[in-house]
Amino acid sequence: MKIVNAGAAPDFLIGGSAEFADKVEIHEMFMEGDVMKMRPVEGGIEVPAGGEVELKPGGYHVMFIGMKKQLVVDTYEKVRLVFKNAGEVEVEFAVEEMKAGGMDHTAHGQQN
Ligand SMILES: [Cu+2]
Repeated sequence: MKIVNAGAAPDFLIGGSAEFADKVEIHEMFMEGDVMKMRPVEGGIEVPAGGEVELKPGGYHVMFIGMKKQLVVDTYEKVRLVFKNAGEVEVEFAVEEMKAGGMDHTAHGQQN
């Protein structure tokens, strides 16, 4: 997933919401010893003015917590992303099969 900022000021992806999950968090991956872990990004992901940021496997991702339903592969789900300056932006996510390992993703969900 790529986020482009056409504006003259930097913006920050700070959160989101979705009907199919209790919570949406912006996460980053990091290594602790040999173990890959994830944590919420403090202050959000910066999208530079006139620039872009890419959410990709092993880096930043959107995390859905407390899934309320099973998502169906090859369908689309609406998600509202919240930016510090731009406010709420509604986007459509394509639901894809998660690859082996479970960490190769730009968005994923977790049951509570
Ligand atoms: Cu995560």
